[in-house]
This record gives sequence, C-alpha cells and structure tokens, in this order.
Amino acid sequence: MTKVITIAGSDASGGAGLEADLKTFAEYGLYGMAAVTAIATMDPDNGWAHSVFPVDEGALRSQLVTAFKGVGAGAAKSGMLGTFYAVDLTAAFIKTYGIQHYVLDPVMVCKGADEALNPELNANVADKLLPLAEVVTPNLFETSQLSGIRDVSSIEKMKEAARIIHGKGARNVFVKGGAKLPNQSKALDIFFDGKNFELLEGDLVSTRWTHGAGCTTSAAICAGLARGLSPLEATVLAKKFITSSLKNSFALNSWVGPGNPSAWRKDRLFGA
Ligand code: PXL
Repeated sequence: MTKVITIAGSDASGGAGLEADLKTFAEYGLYGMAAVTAIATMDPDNGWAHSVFPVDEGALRSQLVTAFKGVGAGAAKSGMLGTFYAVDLTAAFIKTYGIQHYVLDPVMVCKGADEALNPELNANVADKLLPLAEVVTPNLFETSQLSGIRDVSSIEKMKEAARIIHGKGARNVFVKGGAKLPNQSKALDIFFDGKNFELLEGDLVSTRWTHGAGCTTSAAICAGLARGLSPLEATVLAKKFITSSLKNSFALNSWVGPGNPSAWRKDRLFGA
C-alpha cells in the first residue's frame, strides 16, 4: 500500500487540517500518516473563536522521524505549519528523504479566523518550501501574498501571479479562484506548469459549509500524485473530488460545516 504523510495542524472539529487530509487519503486507497504541527480548537461559548496550540519542536521532529525514516512516504503534503521550526523541519525532511511528490498548501488564514496567521512566517514558507513543491495550491489571498500582486481578482491576474510563484521555485502552481472570483457562474482555477496555463472549470457550489475545502483539495492532489497521476491529472481529479464533497456539505453547528469527502463514492458508482 502506498504511504503518504500530511504535516499539518489538527482541527479538533474534524473538518479541516490533518483530519480532512487523512479522510481524503483513505478515499484514494492510501495509507495515511500525520505529523501534527499544532492543535486548533474552537470555542462554542465564544462565537467559535479559534485558538492554535503549537506542538513543540522535539515532538514534531520525533513524528517526522517516525514517519519518514521509520515507515517511508511516497508523497507528502503540508498544511498549517504555524511556527518557524515547523517550516524548517518540513523543508529538511522533504529534502533528506528526497520526496518528489510534495504538495504545499500555503495555509495563511483559517476560515472563521480572518486575519493572516503570521506574515513573517508566510515569507519563510515561500523561501524554504516553494522550491521543494511539486504543486502549490494557494487560494486568492495566499496567491496575493506569495506573488506580491495586490488585487488578484481576474483570470489575467491569476496567471500573472502564477508565473511569479513558479519563478520562486514551485514546479506547478494551482491558483484556486473557486467561488471567490467576482461575477463568475463557474468555479474557475488556473493550473500553470511553467509553460502552459490550463483553465479548470467546475460547477460553482453555493454553500456556506466550505470548512476544510483547501485542505481536502491539496490532500487530494497529493493522493493523486502518490497514485501515479501527473500533476495536472491529479489536480483535475482533485477538483472533481472537492466539487462532489462541497455538493454534499453539511452544518456541524451554526458556525461551521465541512464538505463530505466520501461523497464521490456515490458519484463514482452512479456516474453523477
Ligand atoms: O482551513 C484552514 C485550516 C487548516 N488547518 C487547520 C485548521 C484550519 C481552519 O480551521 O484548523 C488545523
């Protein structure tokens, strides 16, 4: 069985973070492992306010040794890293173990916690991790931060930004416009491999319950790469996966709701 690892935060509500990643890996028939970088909790007595508790450096390193050295990984993704040492350790293990299939989800915001997590940390992610990434999966906010282009609100700007991000070392750039581009009737994303741009179009799913969508998408790309798909094929399949997940999304409470990563089973079986 092919083994894959997520280096990411734990979302105690189960919809995002490594919980979303492991569910997605299982859907792709892979053996999932996780190195926890931080624990995110939400307070039901205070409007679902987020807290993030970083895991200490020694504990993170031990998890990475267990998974990379003790087991071995055919592919990896990273999500919320949260600290400088988590960025450095991720870079060191991806390099030392020669991981070719590494997907960087440059998590800079949590839905529900609107502010950027930490601007200096984001710069460190760009410097150390973009050059290692087979695919990077920024949303429009993250695209703006990584490219320095202030207002990424059109396909043209997405392409311009993708070129800049590719120039910083990522081998393939998947800019997720999703439902966020103004005046669109489709969910539009851009894939750039350094030569060609692909415009990926999907159904625009109208739902409030999108918690974990970014985590699930990058995990699905990582899983597709681990299954031997090309970066573009893995991204196209991941977009189908997240679209069916979002079409089957649901509320956990009045604040938050995730997609359903097992929804594609019925789509596959019944050809929906
Ligand atoms: O969706 C971004 C995200 C990533 N990772 C963890 C999270 C969140 C948002 O809540 O909790 C652990």
